[in-house]
Amino acid sequence: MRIVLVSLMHAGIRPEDEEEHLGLGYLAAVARRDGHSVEIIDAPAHRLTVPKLAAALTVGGEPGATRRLQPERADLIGISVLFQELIPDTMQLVSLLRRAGARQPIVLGGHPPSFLYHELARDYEGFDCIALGEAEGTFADLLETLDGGGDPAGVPGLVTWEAARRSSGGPGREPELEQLEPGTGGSPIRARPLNPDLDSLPFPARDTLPTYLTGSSGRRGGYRTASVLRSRGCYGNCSFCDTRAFYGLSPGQAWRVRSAPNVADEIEQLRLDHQVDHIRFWDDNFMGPGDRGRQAAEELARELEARRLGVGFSFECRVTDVEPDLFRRLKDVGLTRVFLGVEAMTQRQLDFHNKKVTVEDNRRALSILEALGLDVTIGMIMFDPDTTVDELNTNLAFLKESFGSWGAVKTKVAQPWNRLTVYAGTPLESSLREQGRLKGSYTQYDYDFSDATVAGLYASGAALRRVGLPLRNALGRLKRRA
Ligand code: B12
Ligand code: SF4
Repeated sequence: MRIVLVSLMHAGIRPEDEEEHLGLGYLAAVARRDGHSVEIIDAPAHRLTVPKLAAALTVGGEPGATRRLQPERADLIGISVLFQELIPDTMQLVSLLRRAGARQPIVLGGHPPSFLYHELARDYEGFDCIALGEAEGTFADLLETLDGGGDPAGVPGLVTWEAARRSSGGPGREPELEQLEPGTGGSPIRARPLNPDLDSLPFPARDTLPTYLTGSSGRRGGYRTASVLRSRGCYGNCSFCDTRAFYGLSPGQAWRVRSAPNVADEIEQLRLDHQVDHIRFWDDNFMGPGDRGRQAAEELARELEARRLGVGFSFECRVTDVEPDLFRRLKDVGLTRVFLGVEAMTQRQLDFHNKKVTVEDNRRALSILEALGLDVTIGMIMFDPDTTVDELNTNLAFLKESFGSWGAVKTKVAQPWNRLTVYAGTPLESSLREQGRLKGSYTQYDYDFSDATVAGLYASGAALRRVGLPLRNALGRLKRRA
């Protein structure tokens, strides 16, 4: 079959922060392994807005660069919904494609549709099915089924629009959730177990890597950087995060890690084929649970040391994963930067996020990384529904103190004025709903702050950001053109 896989651009992401879409890379690799031909259309890489994307996807599209895409001749279109905020754009794309006469099956996948299939089928038309959760196996089966003229309705891990629409109760109605829970006996969705052996997957297709390597995201800090996924799943259960629920959609052990030789082979290939010298591990949490996690990290360190690839790397982990000996060892074999979800420096906030850590744990992790001379990026959630002015002051004082004391360490704070966002499938979504505090629709959940002063402070910061980000992007574009 001829397949087109599409990822959409997110207006909130700066071009220099865009990345390769590893999920589509995996799906493309699996499809090619099975003899299908695949084209990946990565809208962020080409800065394609939805109308341009739709034009590019249909014959008679815009002249010029986009005309080359012409996947009108494709037998199937797959669209990834990476972020919940992309749902309206995704549905606009589907609708434009259908209006332009596209008749191919359109399949959606990614975190948001895996949780929101009832709502999407109730509120929108035009797509044929949704792959739920981790989807390499589901996608391969779907292609085989369609190729053989079979009915996608029976493919494990897949829900068709008709089935989701039926059980959604129809337009304007609340879904009858119990009818369509994946994995439950007799449900119309047949559960697909998680792949227990990640080494069995082909390495992700790297079609878009050359484009990113010529842009700023692939050359961050002077390195030629590529993304690699070494493990899947996380033993944490932070209330704002959907990771546990996502892998929980399928039966099986959620945390899985590739063997060290398999990971090193991929890195070696990236080094040889693309002269990559830095790897961004995009694992949910690089450090797996307990001894197994530690052992896997040590095995990777041994493998990288033995191969002398000359490649640095960075990753994200929990503060309680930071240990002096292990992290020194990882630094010796190339670790340069650690992203830490610190989130807050008050216990009330850490408990609200169900981080299962203390303020002291945060401090301890940061001082270990500082002592080791590792660069750190801190994730902070300044605003949650119950944030107080005192908490804001404590967190701001912490940031000030951090920047003051870590002269030698390059500390960055990802989005310091960050407001907690509510995503489908998360414990936060359920608890705010139970408390009657969840507002807005699933395309953009919202809540009120309990403290009016905090609400005012956030609104002023957000207004500045609304002006600042487009301005920064425009200046960036001008700079790049110059
Ligand atoms: C890399 C990454 C990014 C990159 C995006 C680059 C990219 N193109 O991938 C960057 C750094 C830009 C980013 C930013 C953000 N991110 Co992010 N990010 C990730 C991360 C860590 C890895 C993505 C990845 O490579 N996954 C591995 C691949 C294999 O999985 P996958 O993409 O899900 O694809 C699989 C399935 O979903 C499915 N599938 C996916 N698409 C399709 C399509 C079809 C047709 C089919 C059949 C199947 C299918 O099959 C794939 C193979 O199994 C994920 C967490 C995660 N582990 O996925 C979070 C994640 C996607 N990010 C998330 C969030 C919240 C954000 C931010 C909003 C955070 C913030 N507050 O700033 C920002 C975005 C916007 C902003 N304002 O800046 C959430 C999204 C939640 C949601 N429901 O919307 C996630 C899920 C993390 C989490 N658990 O909370 N992120
Ligand atoms: S540690 Fe990270 S991946 Fe794990 S549950 Fe918390 S936010 Fe999600």
